[in-house]
Amino acid sequence: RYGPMTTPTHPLALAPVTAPPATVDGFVKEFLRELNTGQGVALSRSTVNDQYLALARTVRHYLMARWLETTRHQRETKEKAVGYLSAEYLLGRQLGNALLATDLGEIAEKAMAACGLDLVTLRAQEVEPGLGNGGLGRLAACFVDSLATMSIPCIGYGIRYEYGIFKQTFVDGRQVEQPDTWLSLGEPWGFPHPEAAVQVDFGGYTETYRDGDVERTRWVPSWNVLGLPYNYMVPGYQNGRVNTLRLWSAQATKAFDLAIFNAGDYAEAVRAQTFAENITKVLYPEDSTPQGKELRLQQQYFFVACSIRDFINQVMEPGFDLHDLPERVTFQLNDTHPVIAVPELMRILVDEHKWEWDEAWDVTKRCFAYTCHTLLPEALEVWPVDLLGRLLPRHLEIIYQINDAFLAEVRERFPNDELRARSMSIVTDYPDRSVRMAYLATVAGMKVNGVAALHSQLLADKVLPAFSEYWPEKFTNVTNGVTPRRFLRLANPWLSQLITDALGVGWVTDLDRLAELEPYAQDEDFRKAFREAKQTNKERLYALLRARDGIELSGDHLLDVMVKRLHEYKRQTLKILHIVSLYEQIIHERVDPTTITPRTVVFGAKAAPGYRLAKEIIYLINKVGETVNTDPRVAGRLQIAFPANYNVTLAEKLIPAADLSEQISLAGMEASGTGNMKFALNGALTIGTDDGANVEIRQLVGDDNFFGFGMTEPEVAALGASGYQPGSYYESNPQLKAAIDLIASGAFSGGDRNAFEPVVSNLLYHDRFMALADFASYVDAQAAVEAAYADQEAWSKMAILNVARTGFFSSDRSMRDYLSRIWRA
Ligand code: 475
Repeated sequence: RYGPMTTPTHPLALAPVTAPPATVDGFVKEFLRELNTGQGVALSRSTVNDQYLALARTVRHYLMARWLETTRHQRETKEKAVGYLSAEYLLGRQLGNALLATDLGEIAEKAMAACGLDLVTLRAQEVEPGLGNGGLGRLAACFVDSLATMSIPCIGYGIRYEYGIFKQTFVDGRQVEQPDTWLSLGEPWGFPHPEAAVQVDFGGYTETYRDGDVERTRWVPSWNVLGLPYNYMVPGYQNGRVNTLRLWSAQATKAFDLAIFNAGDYAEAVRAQTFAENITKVLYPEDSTPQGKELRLQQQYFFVACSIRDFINQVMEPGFDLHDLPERVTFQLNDTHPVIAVPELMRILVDEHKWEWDEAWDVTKRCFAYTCHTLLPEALEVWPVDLLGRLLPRHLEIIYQINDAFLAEVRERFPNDELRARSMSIVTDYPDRSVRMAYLATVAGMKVNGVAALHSQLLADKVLPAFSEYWPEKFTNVTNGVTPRRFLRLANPWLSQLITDALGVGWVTDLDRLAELEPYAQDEDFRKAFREAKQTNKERLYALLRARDGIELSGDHLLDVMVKRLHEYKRQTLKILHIVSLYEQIIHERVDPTTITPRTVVFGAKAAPGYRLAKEIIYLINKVGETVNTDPRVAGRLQIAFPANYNVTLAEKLIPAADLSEQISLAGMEASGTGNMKFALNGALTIGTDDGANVEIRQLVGDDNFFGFGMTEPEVAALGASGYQPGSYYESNPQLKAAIDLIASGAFSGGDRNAFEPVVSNLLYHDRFMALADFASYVDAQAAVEAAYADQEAWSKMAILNVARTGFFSSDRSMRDYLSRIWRA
């Protein structure tokens, strides 16, 4: 359909592709060429969006030569690559990062000014690609950034959702979701490559046939779609490297609609196209509670089948011997979402290449490694056998065969221990016959890792105990990290400048060097400059919130921030109980308002649209905010802001401004957290439980520079085992009782005592995540925060030490750990 490739003869076509000159004039010329001849718009008639698109494409042109060179170099060296398989990439805006990576920021600014345009305005025009829910998707984006910056070959594979994470709005304090139409104004970063499209089959049945004297199985699918790849460039930080992020978009195949078309039903054929395109239409907005929907399994198989096929057929050289696949790639499974890749590779090797089962299994299990991101039992994906059998009948057979062989091995090693074998079975009968994807990933993966030290320990001990006993060496930890490019250098230019003045420029790619800041904590001038940077960040944030949300915040209050998905285990309710308690004490004159540290609390949180209680908690936060913010009795002491639609773009403004980072999940529930790392690196102090990566943050910064509180994981387990009764905490703690009673009294709902009944009764009678048990300890820790903040010099020292001691949390370090423990192990 696309015709053969060509052999160039003209000298210009033979020369390497070059970037436009990196000068202001060169940039202006390229920009105008793009605007005029690329988009067909004259500058004088162009809109901000036209200008933004032209600017983005101009920057892309500068990257293109490096991208071509990176792929050429990769083909030549055949260096082992990482194939990062992730259903989500929460990228954030691209333009600023691309300008930073290419070091074109100043040139672009001057070039735009020369055209009468303002770079800041153009950057604000970009709609961020929100192709992820939260931590897991943002982690994938940090990882591909780090790999490019470290010049490590990586292809990120994922899905180009037409609608990313929903846009959150509030109507009368309640969350209302709007579709995220991120593609509607044009999308200059992703480029389709229809010539590399891949067909993906679904449905049908399997049959056996004789092939000489062997009996083989083949899959006779009943329908298929086309996967169209879009390439996104992933530029390394000022190192000339540009890796690829390849996101797949579903389209109808010719064969698919032709059959219907031939049957004479034109309308039906067109409808069929819509059906195919539905596969990548929308990102599922559930974070941590998979819905088990058929379309979701279609999405998973779709992108994984495209990606494996692409890697084998397009990335590898023609004639490549698949026996060498484990030497050329590790497919890293970002949670269980892409685990169907395991039976897919087996199917390719056994059915298409006619390998022996054992030979195929030996190669397959050396190609995959699995990262788990959760401990919540309800977050572990399980697919019903009947659904799998209907959609992917051959894959189901292969899963059965993997399971049979594995269980036979278990029974041989542990004879007469049928209970053990059953507990390890990939296929379970309870409550329904289904496939446990985490077990499949564990059996197939050469390594299994958790995302923080505590999480990896609990994963091995509590989620997969039989497996960690069976394969102790398979289990490892890689503590998460975040990219210092986006979350420090780009998001916090003032602090970055301070650090660069002190240490020189190298820290951006060598974050351990932040340790050299340690002595500056004792330097009065540095502390003053540090405070000024923080204040500048607050003013920048308040200006944004005023323009973006009409939220008026003022003053040099302690800025207390809790931003993350809305989930019971993260305990936004604990935070709101603390606020209500502060408010209650002031209005009932239990404290002298002039003695409390003025505080501004900012929330940011999306709730999964079907998560009822999470939405009630959002409503509660908004209503408490309304009341508190308009009560003159607390004016100047306490204010609450809950800007809608927290996303990466807002995070980049919020995190650098924060003084206090709220990381208050119930111990043993938050796998890692990555926001916690971003705050600490930007000089916020953490108030946090001994959970996830908080444990490691606290160890590194020291107890004196961290506000720890709450039960430890073993204490949580013990309390749970003894029969937790939230009511007893309510009855015995007058301060807690007063706060809950105030919520229940209608004080925040115009007298309506029923408004928050779901939240209140959940706390009093269930409280699965033990907010009431940790309340007293949390309040004490908040009192310690207030006392500490009153001494600004001491606070600044602590904040600077947080920056100096958290270089460990660079995602570059995470990548080194993956390399040494997994990809090159
Ligand atoms: C953890 N998302 C954080 C972060 O490791 C951790 C689940 C199902 C479907 C769609 N999205 C999800 C997650 O499970 C998720 O984001 N997990 C988070 O991964 C990175 O830091 O503790 O909750």
